[in-house]
Amino acid sequence: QMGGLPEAVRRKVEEHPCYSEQAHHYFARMHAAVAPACNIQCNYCNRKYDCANESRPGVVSEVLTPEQAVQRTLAVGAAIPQMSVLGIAGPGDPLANRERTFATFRLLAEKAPDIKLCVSTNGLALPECVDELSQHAIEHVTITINCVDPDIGAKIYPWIFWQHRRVRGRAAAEILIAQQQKGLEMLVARGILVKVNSVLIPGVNDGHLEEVSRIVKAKGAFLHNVMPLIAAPEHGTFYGLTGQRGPTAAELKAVQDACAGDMTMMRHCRQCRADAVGLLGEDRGAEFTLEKVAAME
Ligand code: CLF
Ligand code: SF4
Repeated sequence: QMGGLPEAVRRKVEEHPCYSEQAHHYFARMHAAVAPACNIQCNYCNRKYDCANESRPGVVSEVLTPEQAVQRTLAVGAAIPQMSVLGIAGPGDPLANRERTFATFRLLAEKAPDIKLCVSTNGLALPECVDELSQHAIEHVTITINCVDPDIGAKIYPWIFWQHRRVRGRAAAEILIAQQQKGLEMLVARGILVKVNSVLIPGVNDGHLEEVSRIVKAKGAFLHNVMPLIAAPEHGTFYGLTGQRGPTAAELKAVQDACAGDMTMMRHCRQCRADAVGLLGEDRGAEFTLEKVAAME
């Protein structure tokens, strides 16, 4: 997979547990839940729970201030030697909480310059943030792209908040899609590695993700991660589509295989919580609550 990559790219890939299947055995990541607000509504999101950009409306987390997040990151770094990446992925959208997100990155770059920074976004505010992301030396950005067709988008996103007003339906999806694609192009132009996450929603975008894959690959996305919709009753309903189910394992694999014809697929995603800590697949977050972190000092 990595044979033909330029050296600079290979380095960015090899030490990031999400970008390299091998790396995820040796490098840990943690998430800082500093971003409570969101600027769009996804039908699969229930705001009472974690986002979702990494698409696991899972379990409520403590929302941290940037200072608390940095304190927690330093404590985790001291306790888990494999800790290499700090990602911001929720519980809302990191770029809809720009000040908190960038303050966290700034403080962390001062106190722990070796930790790589990663961010995951729905993409709506991405184009206006690309300059600041490159100033903060962010090397990895994930955009959640579920469609490139606004008619499909209208089934996934009931509204977005755009230029101080709420936009609904197809018009909303059109704006979101345009912003995501523009953001992707701008990141690639600056040499930032882009991963695209897509939530597979049976009957809504299952037949469409192959096209998404083809387009994002053509624009220079490095990796595509097709994740299953988690549709459990406790996560809330899929608005307007009662009875929406998640895909079976076979359906997920079929779509991943179809997309793989076009690009490198991520297959080891664990749909982490917005406050996850540790190697992928283990979650040691409970060992590092604010209370416990304070007691460690
Ligand atoms: Fe976190 Fe996401 Fe960065 Fe990884 S997770 S912000 S790219 S550091 Fe990784 Fe978790 Fe899957 Fe995300 S396994 S949900 S892909
Ligand atoms: Fe929820 Fe994330 Fe979608 Fe915002 S982008 S509505 S937090 S799933």
